[in-house]
Amino acid sequence: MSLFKMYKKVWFSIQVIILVTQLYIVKVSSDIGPDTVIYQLFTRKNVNEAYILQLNNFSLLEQSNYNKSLPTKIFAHGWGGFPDQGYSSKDEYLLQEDCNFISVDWSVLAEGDHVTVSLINVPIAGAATGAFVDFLIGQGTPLSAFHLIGFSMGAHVVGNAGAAVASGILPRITGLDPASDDFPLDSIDNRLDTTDAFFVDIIHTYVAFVNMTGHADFYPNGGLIQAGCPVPDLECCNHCRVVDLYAESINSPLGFNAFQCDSWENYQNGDCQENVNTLMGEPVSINVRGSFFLATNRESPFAQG
Ligand SMILES: [Ca+2]
Repeated sequence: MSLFKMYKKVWFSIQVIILVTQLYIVKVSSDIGPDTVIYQLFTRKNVNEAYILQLNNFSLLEQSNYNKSLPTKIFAHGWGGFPDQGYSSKDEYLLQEDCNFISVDWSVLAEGDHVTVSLINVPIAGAATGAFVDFLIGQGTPLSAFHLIGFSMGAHVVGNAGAAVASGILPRITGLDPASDDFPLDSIDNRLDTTDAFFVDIIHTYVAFVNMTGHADFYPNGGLIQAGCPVPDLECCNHCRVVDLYAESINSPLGFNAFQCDSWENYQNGDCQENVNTLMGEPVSINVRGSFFLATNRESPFAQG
C-alpha cells in the first residue's frame, strides 16, 4: 500500500470515529431531560416518603418540606445503583438532626457499561447536580449548608458537581470508596479531587479503589480488605462496607478514631498511636491532612472507638 493510500485510510478511520462519537453524544444529549437526574428529598417531616425535586422546578421545591435554613446533605449512589444506597445515611442523619437529605437518583445514567457511564454519564449527572446546588442557593440556601457525599462512581458525580457549582467552592465532599477504573489520576476534570471542595475526605475499603486521594484519606483495616468479609468477595462486601461505616459514623457513641500513619503495617505495630488523630466519617475534623488508619469490628456495630 502506498503511503498516500495508507494516509487516506487512517484519515477516513479517524473521521468515522469522530462521526460515531458525535452521533453518540447527540443521542445521549437528546435523551437528557428533567427526569434524567431527579432528587429525592427527605426531612424529619418525611423520613420515609420522598418529595421528588427537579432542577429549576420552583413549584416542586415550594410544595416540598425543603427548609433552606437547615443543613443540606446530598448523597449520590454508584454505578448500576439506586438512591436507596444512601438511605442508611439518611436515617442516621435524620436521627442526629433535622436536615434536608437529598438522594440523587441518576440511575437512568448509571446503567450500562462502566466506560460509557464513567466518561459520559458521570459528568452529565455531576453537572446536573452542580446546577441543582446552584438552584437551591438561588432560592436562599447558603453555600455553607452543603455537604455532598458519593459512593463509588457516585463519588465522582459529587466531585463533578462540586467543580460545576458556579456560586462558589463547596465546604465539603466525602468520597466513599471512589471508583478508580476509567478515572485517571492525571486528569482531575472527570473525577473527585481536592479542587472540588474546601475539604475532601475519602474512605477506602477495597483494594481496587485505593488510589484516589483527598485532603484526608481513611483506611479502615488497611483499606484493602475489610474485617469479616469473605474471600473471594462475590457480593460487594469490601467495597459496600464503606456505606455501612459512614452511616454508623453519624451517631456512633464510640466513633471511628483514626491515627495519621504511613502504612497499615506501621499502624498495626503501634508506631502511630502518638500521631494526630481524628474521627473518621461524618464527625471528621476538617483541619486534618494526610493518611489515617484504624481497625474496625467484623460486623455491625463496626466502631471500636
Ligand atoms: Ca474534579
